[in-house]
Amino acid sequence: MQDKRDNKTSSILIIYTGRPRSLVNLYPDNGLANLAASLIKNGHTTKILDFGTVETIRLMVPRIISLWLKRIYVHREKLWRKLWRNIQLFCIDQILSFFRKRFEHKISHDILNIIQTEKIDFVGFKLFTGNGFRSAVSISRRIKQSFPDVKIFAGGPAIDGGRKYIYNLCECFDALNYGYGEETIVMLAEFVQGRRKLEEIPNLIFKKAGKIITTPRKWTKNLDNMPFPVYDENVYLSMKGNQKVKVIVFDDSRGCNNKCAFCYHPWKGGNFIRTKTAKRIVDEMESMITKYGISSFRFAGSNPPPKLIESIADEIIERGLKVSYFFMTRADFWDEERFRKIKRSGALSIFFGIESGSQYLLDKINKNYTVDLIKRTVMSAKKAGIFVIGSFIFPLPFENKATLEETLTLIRELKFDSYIILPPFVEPGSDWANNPEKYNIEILINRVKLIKSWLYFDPINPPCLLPLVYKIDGKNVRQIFNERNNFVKILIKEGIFRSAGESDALLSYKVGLSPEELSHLLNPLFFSGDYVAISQILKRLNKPL
Ligand code: B12
Ligand code: SF4
Repeated sequence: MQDKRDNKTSSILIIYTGRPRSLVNLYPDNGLANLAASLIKNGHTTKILDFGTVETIRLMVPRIISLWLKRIYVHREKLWRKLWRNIQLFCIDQILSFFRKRFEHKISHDILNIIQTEKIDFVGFKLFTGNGFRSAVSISRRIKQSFPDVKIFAGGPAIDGGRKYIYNLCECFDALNYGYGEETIVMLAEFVQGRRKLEEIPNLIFKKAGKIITTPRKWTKNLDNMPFPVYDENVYLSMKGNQKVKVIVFDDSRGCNNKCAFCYHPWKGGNFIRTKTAKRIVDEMESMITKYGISSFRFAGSNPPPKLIESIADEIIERGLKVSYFFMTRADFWDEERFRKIKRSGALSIFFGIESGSQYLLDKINKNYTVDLIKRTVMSAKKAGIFVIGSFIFPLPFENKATLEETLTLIRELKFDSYIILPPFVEPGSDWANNPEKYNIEILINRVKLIKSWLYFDPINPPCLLPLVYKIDGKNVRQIFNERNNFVKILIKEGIFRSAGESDALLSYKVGLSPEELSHLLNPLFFSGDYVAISQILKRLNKPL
């Protein structure tokens, strides 16, 4: 008789982040594509169920509601209508929550069916915070009730921040993966086969005899050894047709050797940088072009070294590849020559984490560069013809009238092509959360409640619905959001504000529009859930070069 331990496992990997609200919610998930690659390389079978699709929009927003939302969008600026608009939005929200629940019921049903018919051994959830978190938890509960023997694991940003506190909210997960999961998932499959104990698996949190156990962290040392991510249609089911935006998020580097006070990235990725080699990266790009016909890339690294990007550019130019790409970086260690080269190789847009124009505040958040350096770098990128997105946090702790003026002066001088103006979020894992008193931040609730509110928090809620969980400089969350909104209003009034996103910057040329025009075209469609128009645009955006 064959031992269960010899049988390879069969699994499904699930991601559901609620109704897609913008193009980035339709990107394929590189984390799950990596996990699938590791499982398949080790002989296991797996399928990815990614519900970030146009079909999800269709099922969640009835046509009549979509038309109603479109009307509200058109009249959104009229002040006298604000109250009336909010009443309508509230009613629509109630109706849509019925359709959301119906949709979630349907996907739970489909998942249970797959588990039964395909004899699934384990299910893996990728969890973001916000919209999809609550639903993913309730789907997991249903799976546990119907199939108590099927193991359920979870990983992703919600776990990185929530860690062991996730068990305060839900007991249905057999183990949680923090950090990265390529090696962990294979060992979890071996655990399911009965060949390994959970205690032996790194990067894990699980409950045993009422005690929560966290196993030590292990970093993947050589990123070049990881298998190429898998986006095959028979594995990544929603890659079929035009349900997703055909952009590959590229795992170029992990970690960051800075420690900005607000940032969670070094906590997730490590306070040191590891990179793939330029050769491996461009090999992977070539393989994505030949296998899937996709040549638009979004680098995943939070802070890839400029030297690496330059070597990638050299390699792309040498091989004569036709690609376009976008990446995030700090505004330092760059010069115009480098920018020109990467532009030639296909870099269309760069996101700079600027945060503030005040040196005093930059020092307070440990940003570790000067306003002068920001100016030099951003000017050089603009001269090289790259679409530059500047990301700011407003109001930062210790913000005052003078610092506000300094940031405005910087913005007026640099005139970014687009802006992201975020209010300050106190994310678990950041120094703001770990040492709030250093930053004049007062956390008003205990850790369990704070994590809970973070896990369920949806930033698209209007300020009046925001949970009042912390104060910064004595201001509550609603006041902070209002200050941020007033800051944006100043930029709009001065005619400087632009709000094209990374995907607009990366893809707009495919439909002959500027990034801003594409953003203006798409915003009302996503706001109103107009899946017909979104599908038509996706078809054009997804055409190979
Ligand atoms: C690149 C990026 C994107 C890409 C790719 C998404 C992704 N892979 O997560 C795109 C552009 C699509 C994106 C979109 C969004 N993003 Co983003 N993104 C990032 C960024 C910069 C890197 C993520 C990445 O690629 N990491 C590398 C891959 C390999 O890791 P991974 O995806 O986490 O997957 C690994 C592990 O988590 C684990 N794992 C994951 N799932 C599972 C499941 C199981 C069972 C197991 C065992 C393991 C496991 O194993 C995977 C492989 O190692 C991070 C910040 C950061 N540095 O982490 C923000 C970040 C993840 N994004 C964030 C946000 C808010 C978003 C959006 C919600 C933004 C929006 N406006 O809608 C959307 C949501 C996407 C969606 N599907 O709807 C937040 C998450 C906040 C949160 N707590 O949920 C982060 C942390 C940034 C931040 N500090 O605010 N993002
Ligand atoms: S904000 Fe950027 S540079 Fe600062 S720690 Fe985070 S990833 Fe690193």
